Amino acid sequence: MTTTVFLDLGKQPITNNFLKIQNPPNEFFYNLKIMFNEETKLVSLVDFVPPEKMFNETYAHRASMSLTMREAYKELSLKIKDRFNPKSILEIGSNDGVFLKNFLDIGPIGVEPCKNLAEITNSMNIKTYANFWNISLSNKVSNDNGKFEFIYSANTISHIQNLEEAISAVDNILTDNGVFVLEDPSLLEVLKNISYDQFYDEHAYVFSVTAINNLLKRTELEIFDIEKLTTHGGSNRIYIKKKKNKLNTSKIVSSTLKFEEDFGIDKLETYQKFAKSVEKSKNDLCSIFQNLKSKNNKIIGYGATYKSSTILNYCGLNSECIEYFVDTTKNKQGKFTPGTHIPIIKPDNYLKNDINFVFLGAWNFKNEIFNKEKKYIDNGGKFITHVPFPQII
Ligand code: DWN
Repeated sequence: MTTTVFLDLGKQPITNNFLKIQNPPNEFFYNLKIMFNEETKLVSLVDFVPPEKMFNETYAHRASMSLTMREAYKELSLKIKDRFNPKSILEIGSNDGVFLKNFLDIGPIGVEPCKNLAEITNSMNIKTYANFWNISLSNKVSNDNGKFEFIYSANTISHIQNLEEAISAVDNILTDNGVFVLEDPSLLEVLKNISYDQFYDEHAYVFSVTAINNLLKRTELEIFDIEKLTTHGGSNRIYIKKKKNKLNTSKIVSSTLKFEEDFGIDKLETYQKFAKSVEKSKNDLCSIFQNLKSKNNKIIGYGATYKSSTILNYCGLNSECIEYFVDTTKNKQGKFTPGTHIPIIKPDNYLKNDINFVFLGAWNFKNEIFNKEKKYIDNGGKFITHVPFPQII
């Protein structure tokens, strides 16, 4: 047996299933279990949820909803123009165009299976294919537009269950001198920060650089550079090229692989230890909530993230624990969190002072939120977070 299940996060709903009514009949649940493959070093969900159930015309997440991400994508686009100056660009998982809108001068192409999002980008002059990324789509896109000098995919390749096909489809449509950039949450950061909420239906995989490197060994592609990012709680931006492309390979590639090896990313014991820390994190977070609720504190949530769905459902935090969530995403407002049925409302300009504690669902945007809510904090308002360990801040 090369794969071992190391974590069971229990019954979980579809994270995109923001509910129109609080207690709907027949809500869909599946078992969220995570496994480690000792041969490939890949960490993945045991049971995949059918993609059509997750990525469809009701998709709520809008990547442009945070200033942090708008600025990060703007900065990245300048860097790409400066370093590679591509004449053609494709984004796999183009969401609402927050990245590609910086390349309107070269006729960017998007791929986005969520039709409501593809409609937005098509109306922004970004030709978008509202389909799932696979070999057959890559053939169609290349027949229509030719091959691409630059392919970017952030927070998407980890969502594609048929990983080998997704990578072959990229290889198929990349020019010989082209660059493919894959950006996804870092498994190392998940392990270090006990941020087990990176495991949910959409994240079929959480990648280490080691696992991506192993995967590419079986293809015509290889890693030549890596950037470590703070976005989404710690991500890797992995630069990939064809093996025959003579671009220099940065020393950061071998040093990152060595660092991950020293951390034990290739050892089952690391994951078994992580699973124990996850259980402790759950118990400690539940104790914080029990204690605060027993003193009748008013607790709300900030950012009804997909990630937080794992925490809420695993820890059993429902509307008795968290009165409501505030979230800037229009598609979530007036709805209820999946599985735990907590109302989601449009935020006022600032948090009111009758709120005693705020659970940080969007902990990955802590700095942006703390800047915005300075007045609440200065007046003694407190936040609850579970990363890197449950605490009140
Ligand atoms: O990979 C994925 C990531 C990139 O986006 C997807 N599978 C789904 C989604 O996951 P998420 O919901 O965990 O992502 P975010 O970007 O952490 O979500 C932040 C949420 O918080 C958004 O709904 C917007 C909201 N927010 C807010 O209400 N006020 C965010 C900020 C910064 C704020 O000030």
